[in-house]
Amino acid sequence: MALERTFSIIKPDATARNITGQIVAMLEGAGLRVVAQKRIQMTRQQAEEFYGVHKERPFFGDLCDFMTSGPVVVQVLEGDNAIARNREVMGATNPEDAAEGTIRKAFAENIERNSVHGSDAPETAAQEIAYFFSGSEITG
Ligand code: FUP
Repeated sequence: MALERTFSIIKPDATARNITGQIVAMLEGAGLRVVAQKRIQMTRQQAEEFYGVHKERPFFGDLCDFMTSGPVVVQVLEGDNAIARNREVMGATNPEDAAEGTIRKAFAENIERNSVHGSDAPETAAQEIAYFFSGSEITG
């Protein structure tokens, strides 16, 4: 199996409820290792650039408002097939569709306030990691 890295965000709905540790425990329980992590306040520009692929979607403005409404925890996760493994433990975007045992089933409030982000492909993982972390911030 391929050792991969993926990018993760613990979103403002989760930092507000003080459940970042519970989410990290679920990530670790899924076989993912936190190799970089920092708690930041995302700027409007960062949110708009990060979610740029969605800029024509009706929810874009609300999504950027939400992502800048409080602190987030940005992370690099490492593990075998980390991208798919993280998507699996995150669960479906809409918590109503999320499987039992997933982070979004356990914690997400709705499709917008859905507690976590995870990269969806190797290219986006590499871009997203580089957007928030320098190489020296990531350890093995
Ligand atoms: P995901 O990869 O599961 O995070 O989902 P998407 O990339 O499709 O969507 C990114 C974010 O946009 C979601 F996490 C939440 C937000 N979103 C909405 O607020 N409303 C929608 O109808 C769809 C997505």
